[in-house]
Amino acid sequence: MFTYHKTCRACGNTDLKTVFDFGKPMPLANAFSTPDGPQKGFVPIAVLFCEKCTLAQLGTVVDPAVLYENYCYETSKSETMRQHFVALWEAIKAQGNADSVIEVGSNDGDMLQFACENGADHVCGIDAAENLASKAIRNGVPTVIGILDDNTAKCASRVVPKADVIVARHVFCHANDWKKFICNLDAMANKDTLVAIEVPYAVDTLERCEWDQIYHEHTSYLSIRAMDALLEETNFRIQKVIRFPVHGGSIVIFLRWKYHECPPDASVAEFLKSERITLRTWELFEAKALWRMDKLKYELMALIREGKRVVGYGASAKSTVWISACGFTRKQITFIVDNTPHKQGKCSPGTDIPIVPESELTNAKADVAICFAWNFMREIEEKNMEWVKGGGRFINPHAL
Ligand code: DWN
Repeated sequence: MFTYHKTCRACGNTDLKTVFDFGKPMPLANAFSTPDGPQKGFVPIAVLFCEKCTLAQLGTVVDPAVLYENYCYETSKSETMRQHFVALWEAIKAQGNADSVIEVGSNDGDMLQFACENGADHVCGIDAAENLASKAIRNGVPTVIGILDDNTAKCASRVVPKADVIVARHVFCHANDWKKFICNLDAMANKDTLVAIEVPYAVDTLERCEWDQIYHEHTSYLSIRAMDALLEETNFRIQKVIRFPVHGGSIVIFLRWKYHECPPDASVAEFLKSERITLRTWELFEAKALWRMDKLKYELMALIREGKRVVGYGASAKSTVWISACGFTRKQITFIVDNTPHKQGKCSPGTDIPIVPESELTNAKADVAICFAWNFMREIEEKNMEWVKGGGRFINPHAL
């Protein structure tokens, strides 16, 4: 089910240092299953750091078929996400033509639908999750089912030849073989194609101590230095980098053909100059992460002693990491509410904590909700204002 990974994906360095380790095997973050259904198992997680190019990466790689063939994470249908699509689409269009778009990791086709509503004429998605790709197709978004490889790249290029734009949102950091990933982008591109890769930014992950972003799907924690090192032997270079607040702090890295007439934007040099990620940064990150876990454990114990009913809000991948790392069960967290139909009726991976619809927050008279979808905290608080007014309290587990 998994293999060990020992060589830097970006620069090939074999002298990688372990900088973060959960110390125990962890459940797969999206392996929600019914209490009596088959479990996908537990896999160790350690983060390895490359001092040469500053890429941090997982030392274990889970078979993508196990992780993604039937995937329950759907792009959130939220106002926060819509605002992000608006900003991202504007940034893409500011770079040139965006009539034809291929999206790698297109999920249920939400982003491509948005692109079509906002000027794109020809679109095609590629996604490994059959359940989500089928949904996208039913919604009118042509989608090739499969992980990005030679074959799916060819199929997508037949639907949208010479795409103006190739988007890859939160999928590059899931890839194991970066060189192949870039080669397949190259196969779908021409010399004017703009590639937009969106990933959580390692600097934000580290500065904000978002340790719950560390799970098997996220094989790498990307810096611009690492991306720059990777691209050295390819036909692409970094054209521009923009920071976005989505998913706890992300960057969109725009790539262009190496000999494109448009010179790289000043942002590239600025990012390269300002990034300072070292072994020490990771050491401090690990210490802070352990402290945050302890704080949530203490807070929960105190609340339970007071007789409060504590639940979770958002069965995000991040919730699995918190729950497993802290060892919570149904005794501490009665249930987790989530608006994703595929997650409801199942349990948080590796535990007996059930996932229920959002309406249960009020129906079951919860007192406190730990917001595991903290990246949507403001929106979630706003839509549950009545519950808050009635005495309910949200906790952001990162802000205790
Ligand atoms: O890279 C990845 C990112 C982009 O998305 C994946 N590996 C998996 C996934 O990570 P996540 O599960 O941590 O993502 P979210 O978007 O933070 O998950 C939020 C969860 O909360 C979803 O299950 C939907 C749910 N939710 C809800 O129940 N009510 C979300 C909102 C906004 C709501 O109002």
